[in-house]
Formats: sequence, structure tokens, C-alpha cells
Amino acid sequence: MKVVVSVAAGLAALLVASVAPAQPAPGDIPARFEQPLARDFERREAMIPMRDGVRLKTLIVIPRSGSPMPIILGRTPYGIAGVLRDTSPNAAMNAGLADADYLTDGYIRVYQDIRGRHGSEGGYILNSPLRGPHNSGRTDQSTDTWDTIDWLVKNVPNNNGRVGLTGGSYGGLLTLMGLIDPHPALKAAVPMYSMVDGWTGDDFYHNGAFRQGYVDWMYGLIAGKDGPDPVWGAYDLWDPMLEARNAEGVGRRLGLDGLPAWNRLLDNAAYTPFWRDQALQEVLAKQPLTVPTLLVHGLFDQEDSFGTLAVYRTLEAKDVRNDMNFLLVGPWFHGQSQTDGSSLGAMRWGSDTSLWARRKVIKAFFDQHLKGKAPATPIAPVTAFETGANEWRMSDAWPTAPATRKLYLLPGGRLGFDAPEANGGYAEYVADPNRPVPYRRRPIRPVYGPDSTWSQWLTDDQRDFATRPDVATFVSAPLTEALTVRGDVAAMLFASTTGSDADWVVKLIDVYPPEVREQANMGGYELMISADIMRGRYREDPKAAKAIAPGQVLAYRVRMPAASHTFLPGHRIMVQVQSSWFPLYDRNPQTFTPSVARAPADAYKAQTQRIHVGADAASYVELPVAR
Ligand code: PG9
Repeated sequence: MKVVVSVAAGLAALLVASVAPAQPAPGDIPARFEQPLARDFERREAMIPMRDGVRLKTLIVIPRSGSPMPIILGRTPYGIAGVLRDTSPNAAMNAGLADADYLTDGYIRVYQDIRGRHGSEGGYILNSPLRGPHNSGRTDQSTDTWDTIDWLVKNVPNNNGRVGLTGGSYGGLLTLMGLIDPHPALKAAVPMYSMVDGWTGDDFYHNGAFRQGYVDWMYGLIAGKDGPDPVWGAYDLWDPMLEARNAEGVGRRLGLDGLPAWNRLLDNAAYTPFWRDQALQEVLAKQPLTVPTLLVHGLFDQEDSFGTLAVYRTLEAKDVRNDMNFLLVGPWFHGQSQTDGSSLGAMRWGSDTSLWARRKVIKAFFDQHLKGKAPATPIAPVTAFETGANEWRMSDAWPTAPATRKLYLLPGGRLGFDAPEANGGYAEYVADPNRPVPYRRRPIRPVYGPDSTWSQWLTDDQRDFATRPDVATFVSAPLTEALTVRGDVAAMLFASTTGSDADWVVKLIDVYPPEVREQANMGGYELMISADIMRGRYREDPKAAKAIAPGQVLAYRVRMPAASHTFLPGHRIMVQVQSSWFPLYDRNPQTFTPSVARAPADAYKAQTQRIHVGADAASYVELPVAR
């Protein structure tokens, strides 16, 4: 019996062995593997709880150090997943260029996804208004910053209880919001190229004209938690943008038309309470200035050219001892202070302006306020690069009062400081919205597409536009001596149109001499020093659109970005005026309709524009000439 059983058992075992799947042989890859590396930092991730229970994903990089260290916090909607690579045992090699100096010099660096974005919990609202008329909740970006700082100083090992806050653009907006009822451990802030006032001159509108060409950026923020890119099905966006006709059509093509954030943007085409109540230069005016703040601004910022200097003016009025509010102005595109700053497009600055500014100004500022380390040379209240001369200038204040000279647009396409003497006279062009003036040479690529040169566009050569029949061009004689401008620029146009609405684009340009010895491709180059657009319907009141009476000469003040530039001897000054800048800005149909964003096809009509240049209606550009 025993034998029978064992034979049967043997047979059964054989049967099982042949039917059951083979046990996987142990493979080459272990369940857990880590290269033995002597890292000079510790990487921690935390879900930091906010006062309403929402948890925000936070990455904390702690250098190995014997002594307590300050913390530098940055908050972002763009995702922290890629901010620290793992390609080196040294934190500085893994981090972005701008963070390397902090990580090698005893700073804890913290990055956080804001609520509703990427790894954080909660809902996301574009530009999330502060608590008040547009946010009835318990939390906003200022409370989230407060709660985060509170958690960090209590939970991060080896911190010295002093926190600096920084970020660029959206991160700059978040940094400024952190200055509202700030946490007591917040000892210094560096908001860079911040989005401050989305209607006047930052991301969404400029003087009432909608930045439709920038739509893929907005798409990434509102179409998904992780920043998806739209699919255009075209390499050159010129035709899709024209076919879409208006901003509503662009939204429809990309599927944004049902989204609340997109509709809010289109519905607030005037300077409504939605924009006014959130304009941070006004919000901060109601706050005491208690945190030393260094504002960083780029002279060729293609996204946020207005807000930083507006906030500077607000804070400067509160800075009675001139020791709390600092300004750094560089020759940079949006964000360039964080990367190489030796050149921009065809421009060469003669040194890495970003590296110098990061080390001598920004880090020195943090060292002073977070480590109590006095800088070798005291940081000037204003450190500004002067393009043209290509030199840094230090001063006690950025010009805030208008000390301007009028540069007149004159008959015969001339430009000069002497006012016209004879009445009458104008330059005329036909503006056809069905054949708009491109803002740059085609192809028009999505702003942050793989081969986009969007960040350079404000330094594009303007010579192709000077000779277009739909651009009025005025140019000075070659300068016999240098002319330095420093501060706000604006144009006062006296203009008429055969239409009932019009856009006015004004560009102040430095025309290089025909030959440039040290850089041949700069011969005859036309570099924009300051340029902007305004929508004529807002000429009297940005809060309310008003039709233009056809044929009437009316005054249009075009606020333009600030400049810090020397026109060198032998150079000429040029002003170009045109009525579209497509597709960066939506086309004005030139027939007054309640909503430009939703204008019907038959509203788009060619019109004749006149820029008046006689003594009775003398158009000019206000130049902040440095004395
Ligand atoms: N200029 C970008 C932005 C800021 C705020 C809202 C939307 C876009 C940015 O670079 O973050």
C-alpha cells in the first residue's frame, strides 16, 4: 500500500511539475538597487498640510552641513518633478543653474507645487485671486505660503529659522502674494519678472489688446493638472490663427471655449474689477513693507514687462529709509536672469550679465538677510544694466517722476526734438485686418514649442517692417552725441481712422550704423528699445470701451515698457507705428463691436489710418532722457 501511495504521489508530483508554470528564475534586476554614492545632500519629499487640510507636494534639498542653514522657498504651478536631476552626488550639479550657488553655500532649497497643480491636492484657479471679492474661501496663495513656511521652520532639520522666498513670472506673482500678511520667519523676498497686472501690460492683455498668440501657455495651465500642450496640426500658426478669426475661435479650435478660466479672460476685455482688484501694485499699496524685497526685471521681457516696475513704485513710496525695496534690471528675456545672460538674439552684452547679477546682487541680498553676512560692496537700491553702453549702473532710485523730452514725429518721416511749426500734415497707411502685420517673421511657432525662439522676439530686427506700406516709419538724423534714456516710455499719438475702432502699435527703435566693425551682422540693425500696443476703444477710460468717431483726430496715449539704453553716436532713432501685431495680439476688426474676442466676420474691414504730425496735432514719444 505504502509503495502504491508513493508511486501515485510520484506520478502526481510529475503531473503537477509539467502543468504548473515554472517558478521564474531570479532575474538580473534586484527588487531594490541603489548605487553607493556619497551625496552631499539629502532629498526629502513631503505633503505639507495647509490650514484647510489640502496637502501640497514639496521637495526639500538639504545640503550636508554642520551649522544651521536658511531656507529658500520657491512655489510653482509648473511642476517640481524635474527641478532636481539625479545625475551627480552633488546637489549643485543636479539643480538648475541659478540654484547651484545656494546649494554649495549652505542653503536649504525647497520647491513646492501650488494647490491643484501636478503633485499637490486641491483645486486650481488660474492666477488664484487673494481672499476678497474674487475669492470667498479661507485660503489663498498668501495663506498657503504662510502655512508652508510655518511647517518648514518647524520640521526641516538644521534650519536657522530664516526663510527667503523667490520665483519668476507666475512664481514672482506667488512671491509677491507671500508678502501679504507675511510669516514672521520670512526675512527676504526676490520676486522676478512677476505677473502683476494681467490687463495693463503683463501676460494676458496689453493696454486692452488680447495676447492670443500666447494661448498655448494658458492652455498648459488650464487644460490639465500637468500642463499639457495643445495640438495645432500646423507648423506655422499664422493660418490657423487667421482662420479662427478671433480669440473665441482660437479657444474653440483648442477646446478651451467651455473652460471657466478662458471665458473669464475673454469676458474681462476691459479693465474690469476682475483685473483692478487683483492688480498687485494696488494690493501691495495697502500692506506695510516689512520684508526686504529685491525686484528683478528684464528689459526685453516678452511676457511681463509692466508689473515689476509698477510694484517697485508702490514699495518705493513706503521705503522711507531706502533700505527695504531694491531693484535689479537686466538686459534679459523673460527668465533669463536664471540662465546664461551673455547674449540675447543678435545682441551681445560683453559678459554673462545673469551670472554677475545672480552672484553680486541676488545671492548677496539673500546672504545679507538670511545669514547676516554683509556684502563686500553694499547693494545699491537700484542696479540697472544700460544696453547700448553695455554697463551696469547703480543708483538710489529708478526714475519714477516724468523727466521727459518729447521726440516728435515729423512730416516727411522725420523724427526730432524740435516741435513741428506748421499746422497740418500726417502720415497715412491702410490697415487691413485681413492682411495684418506680423509681430515677427513667419513661421509663427507656438511660444514654448520645441524650436521656438519666442524668448528673443523683442530683439528681432525690425527692418523688414520699416518699409511695409501698412507701417508708418519716422527716423532721426544720425546722432552726433550719445543719448541715454532711463525710465518709462510712452507715445502720444494724435491719430484718425476711417473705422470706428483701431489698435495702435508704437515701436521705439535704435537703428545701428550701416556697418558695425565688431559685429558685422549688426550693420543697419533695427533694435526695439521699447514697444507696445493699445486698443483705441480704451483711449478715454480703460474700464469702458467707446467707439471712435471715424475721421476725428483723437489723442491716444500708448504706455510702453521702460527702457535703460544709450543710443550711441552714429546711430539713429526710429519710431514705427502700425495697427496690428498678429498673431501675438488678436486683430482689431476696426469696426466697433461690443466684443473684439467675438467679432463677426463682416466687422473686419480695411481702414485708412492717419498719424498727425503738424503743430496743431503733434504726435510724439515721451523719452525719459537721463541728465
Ligand atoms: N508669464 C507666465 C505666466 C504667469 C502668470 C500666468 C500665466 C502665465 C509665466 O512665465 O509663468
